[in-house]
Amino acid sequence: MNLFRTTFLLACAAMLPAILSAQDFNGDGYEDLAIGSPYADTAALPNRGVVHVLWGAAGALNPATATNLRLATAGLTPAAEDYFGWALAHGDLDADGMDDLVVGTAHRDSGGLLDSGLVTVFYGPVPTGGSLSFTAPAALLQAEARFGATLAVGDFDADGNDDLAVGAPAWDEAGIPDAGAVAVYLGPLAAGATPEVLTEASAGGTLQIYDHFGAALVAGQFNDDPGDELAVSVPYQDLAGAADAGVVCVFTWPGGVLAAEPTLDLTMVGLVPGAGDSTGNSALAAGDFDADGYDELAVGVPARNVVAGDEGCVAIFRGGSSGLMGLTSLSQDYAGMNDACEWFDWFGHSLAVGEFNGLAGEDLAVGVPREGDGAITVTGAVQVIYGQAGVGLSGVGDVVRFQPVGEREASDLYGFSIAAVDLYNDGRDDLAAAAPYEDSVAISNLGAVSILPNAGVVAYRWLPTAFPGTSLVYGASHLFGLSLGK
Ligand SMILES: [Ca+2]
Ligand SMILES: [Ca+2]
Ligand SMILES: [Ca+2]
Ligand SMILES: [Ca+2]
Repeated sequence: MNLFRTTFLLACAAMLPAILSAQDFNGDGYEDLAIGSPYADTAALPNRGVVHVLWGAAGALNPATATNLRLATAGLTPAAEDYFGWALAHGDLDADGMDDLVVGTAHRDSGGLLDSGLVTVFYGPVPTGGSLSFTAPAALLQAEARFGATLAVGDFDADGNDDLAVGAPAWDEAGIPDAGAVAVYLGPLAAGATPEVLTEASAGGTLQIYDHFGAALVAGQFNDDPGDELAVSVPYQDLAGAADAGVVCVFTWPGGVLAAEPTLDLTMVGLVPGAGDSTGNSALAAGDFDADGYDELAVGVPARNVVAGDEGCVAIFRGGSSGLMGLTSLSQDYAGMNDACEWFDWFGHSLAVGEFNGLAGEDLAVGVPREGDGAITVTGAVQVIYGQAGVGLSGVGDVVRFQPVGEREASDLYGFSIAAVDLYNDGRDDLAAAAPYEDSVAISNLGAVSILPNAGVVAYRWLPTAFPGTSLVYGASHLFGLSLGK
């Protein structure tokens, strides 16, 4: 333990504002929210996709002033089945001091290859700051690799510039379909740059059929190395006696050179890995829940059988001077926590780290998209678990939030995607949560997005029709908010 460093970091934690990352795409000081609807149709182009940028503001939030991004905004010709907006991330990727929005279009047919994928960076100020779009590097440019299905931004080589990790979880190694890979681009981004390519072999593992290395990514400060680490889930990795149990690989760049940290699995948090756990299949998150200067890693395991089947849990690995160590697993049966584990709740399908209550220790929001409310099955909920200095996440005082009464129907899947964003610049994050399977009158699965603020100001809930001006057809399975930037 480096006491000087710990003391220094604690001192910094006390001085710094609570928000650790920013997504202010127009530079006005208010964070902004990117809302992806990759299934959005135009009359000619089904599933073309759209991303709405909702601008943060001092007073009322106004979707009518949102900026709507498409591939055409980046000078490209949209196509049917692009699914633009499948993944969203943010960071300063051209090192000009202004936040940039990264959009993954994993089903874009690039280079004549079906679903080979594409990534577009919209430079701040959005939408006038220009953009850079790029396909997978040669080693990963392949049909159905889905480059851009997942994204993470961090400063991995500790040079002060944000770097970008892009997942291609369905990339095939020769003879090994869907082994998965991740490309890491060091910032500032440049057209034609060659990324470092990671596979499970980079962490000392063995590539296997359908492992899906890169199915979720997150950057965090997990150890004493000055740069960020990159956590990469491998949800369908088989463990002894447990097919598709899943593991998480962790990479660090001491001195700017790639190195692997020990690979994580559920045994490290005291659980026996189970068949089909698919650890980290949809969400990873990093946050300093105990306020000691090191991030913890939260791994969503929504398909974990806690009681009977797929109730879901979140595995927590604690950061420290020598890296991540298994700590605990949270579920709705965890001590003090509200609600209870029920069959197929999918607790942990989505995760978002934010500072929701303004007390030291970051907080964790957990999507429970198949949670029921009495007779209303699979309506969905979001559970907020608060961090505490010196303690970490505690089940005490947690809050379960549903859609408002009257909007809470069966099969809405509220909490399928969630994000933490400080839209009012008051030093506390607001919680954005989508119910992409919300029906509206005659339109099934149109979708809805809620903003649950922490400043005592009004909550919002919008249908996609509140965001005008993109020639969109609001038909069935629009799935508004299927992805949210965070
Ligand atoms: Ca802004
Ligand atoms: Ca920038
Ligand atoms: Ca860097
Ligand atoms: Ca910590």
